[in-house]
Amino acid sequence: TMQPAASIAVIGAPIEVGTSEPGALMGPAALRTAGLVRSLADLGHAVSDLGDVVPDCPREARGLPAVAAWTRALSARVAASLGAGALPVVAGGDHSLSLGTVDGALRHCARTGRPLFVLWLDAHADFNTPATSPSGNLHGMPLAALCGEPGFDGLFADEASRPRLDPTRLYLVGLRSIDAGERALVTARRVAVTDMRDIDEFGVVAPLRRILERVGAAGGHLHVSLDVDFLDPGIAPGVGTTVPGGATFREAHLIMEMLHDSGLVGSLDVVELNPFLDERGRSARVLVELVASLFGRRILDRPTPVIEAVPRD
Ligand code: 6HN
Ligand code: MN
Ligand code: MN
Ligand code: MN
Repeated sequence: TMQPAASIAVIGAPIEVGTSEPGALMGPAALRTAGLVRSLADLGHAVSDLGDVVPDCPREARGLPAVAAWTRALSARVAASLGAGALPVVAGGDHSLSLGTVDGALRHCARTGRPLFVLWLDAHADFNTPATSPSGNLHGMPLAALCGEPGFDGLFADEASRPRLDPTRLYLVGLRSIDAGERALVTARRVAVTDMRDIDEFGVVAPLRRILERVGAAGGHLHVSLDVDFLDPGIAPGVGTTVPGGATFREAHLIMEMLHDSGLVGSLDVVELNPFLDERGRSARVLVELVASLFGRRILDRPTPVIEAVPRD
């Protein structure tokens, strides 16, 4: 179905406090340089660039208090954009920024009564807690915190009453690197995983259709979090945590095209781009093309292809 042009709010989140590899704070600038805002406007969308979020702490600050400042600032900005009827596109920045964006979407959904679903496109599960993390880096932990696992005191505003992410409404897609402790947690919380083995066997269409049908049937708001390392390092080397064997260019585009056709996406993160590790802007450019596909760029102006539509002669 063709979507009406939604109003899109681009928000930069130059955060790297969640990782030990410096460079991700340049991500929003690189995504803008690669044409993030321009390509959305060229598709006919009403898009406004709200600039970068500035947390209530020095940008060089480290540790949990700094992440908490980012989380609260991003949550407020995302909830406000959604409340104003816009679709926030948050350009990172390391993946700890999703603590704020998903929290903001959860607060918005608590007001509208729609259930929040999260599609996490990532080589990793990002479901560690401070107790299971081998690195101590917060970008490997946002989902555990959002789902209410212990060990994150002081991170969110009004922790006791905040809406939690329901782990059974979370879909990990592209997984190929998981730590022992987080694997046990992901299994215990019944998180739905489409790992690279599944994608090798079934492609991306069947798993994505199942996810989108479930979100659609529930009348849900779908938050998409796209980590650069979801992609194969051969097409997107600009990330601190490359893992071989990732999604191909076409697999990733197909997912974006299906997401567009579903009309279910309510908010988007593009995270972990590290321009310092990129090769001549390749990764930034691929990400901007993927975002364009999610917002309606297509090869031919046609509905979702069905086999009957293939010309016979
Ligand atoms: N990311 N599982 C590893 C860790 O340190 O917890 C890697 C995390 C990567 C984080 O993909 O956003
Ligand atoms: Mn809404
Ligand atoms: Mn991640
Ligand atoms: Mn990752």
